Amino acid sequence: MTELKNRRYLDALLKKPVDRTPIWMMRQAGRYLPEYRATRSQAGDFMSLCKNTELACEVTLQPLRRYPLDAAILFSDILTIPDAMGLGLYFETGEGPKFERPINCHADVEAIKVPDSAKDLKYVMDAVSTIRRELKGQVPLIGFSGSPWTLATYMVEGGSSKTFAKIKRMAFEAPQTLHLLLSKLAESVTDYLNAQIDAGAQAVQIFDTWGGVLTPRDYREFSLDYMEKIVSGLNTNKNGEKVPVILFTKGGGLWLENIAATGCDGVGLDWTIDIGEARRRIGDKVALQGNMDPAILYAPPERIRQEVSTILDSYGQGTGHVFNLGHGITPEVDPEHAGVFINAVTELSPKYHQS
Ligand code: 1CP
Repeated sequence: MTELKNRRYLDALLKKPVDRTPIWMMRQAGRYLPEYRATRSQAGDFMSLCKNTELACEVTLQPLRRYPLDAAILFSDILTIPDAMGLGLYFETGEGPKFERPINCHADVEAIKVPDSAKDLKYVMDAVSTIRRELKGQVPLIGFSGSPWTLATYMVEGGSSKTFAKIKRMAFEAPQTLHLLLSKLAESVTDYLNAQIDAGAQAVQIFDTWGGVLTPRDYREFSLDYMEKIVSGLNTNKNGEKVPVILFTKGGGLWLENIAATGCDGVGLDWTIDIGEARRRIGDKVALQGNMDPAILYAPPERIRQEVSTILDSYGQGTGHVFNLGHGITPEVDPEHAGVFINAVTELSPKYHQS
């Protein structure tokens, strides 16, 4: 394999010195980019884009052609696992993801098979190895999965939800059914991420987008315990190189100590916590990733630069910070504003790394 030319992202996660703060953006390949929209319409629909190796590789590389980003993220989706479990994923225009056969009862959960990722999700592994080859060592490639809890919300609700009525009812009425589902998902996610590491992913991130809707006790029982199990089951040593693991729980700011204690290398932060406070609480254990409010990208360039400067200042001197948004970039953002944000990080951060 080609040698990596830019290691900033990996080094910051492993708390090695860097010359400036590395940056990537959640959903950096996405609808805010006209070139993404063009490739997606060429593919036909979203899942066809994920399943087309060449086009999935193309959209992964598009943001790197525009901006000096320090990492690429596999173009795929978290819902590939439930799709491989046979739930029948589809996307209705403007309506988000839906399942033809959602999970309703214990028998549905018992019928589910844990996918063999190398075989049943081969299209994802093909995308990983193709992207790795096409990156030519420019920057590292991040693989990812949803957390068991977050995947379960979509599988039980049948799609996106605002109230989480069905899955919370299941948690209270039939906790053993939900635990069986979460166990199968934890096993699936472990295998899926290990297969991505085998195929060439150089770091992996677990998205727990909906962990924050739980009470502290339920978060521990239904989300964090399963993520911890996954972290301990990952093969994070690849040819002598450490593959860092990042956990991102949206709305998880109150539980940082518990998240950091799972054995992960990095904790992703949303924008509702001050990064300096997060560093004081867990910065001796893990690296931090985040955490600009994505809505700041609607603001004028000067305001964007000011926010970047505030966050860099709050984190303070030294390594262990990967700059990111606190959640995904939205389709309404002007690509030029994304550029202002990324350039602000590259221009303003070197002074925090002079020893
Ligand atoms: O219309 C389109 O083109 C589809 C929009 C889209 C995109 C660009 C979806 C559908 N998924 C993706 C790609 C995607 N999804 C990536 C690619 C890599 C990147 O550039 O970051 C990643 C990492 C995801 C992960 C994902 N999918 C999450 C977790 C992260 C997060 O944003 O919280 C979730 C919750 C999903 C489900 C999903 N898939 C797509 C949508 C619109 C959604 C969210 C639905 C909802 O809000 O409930």
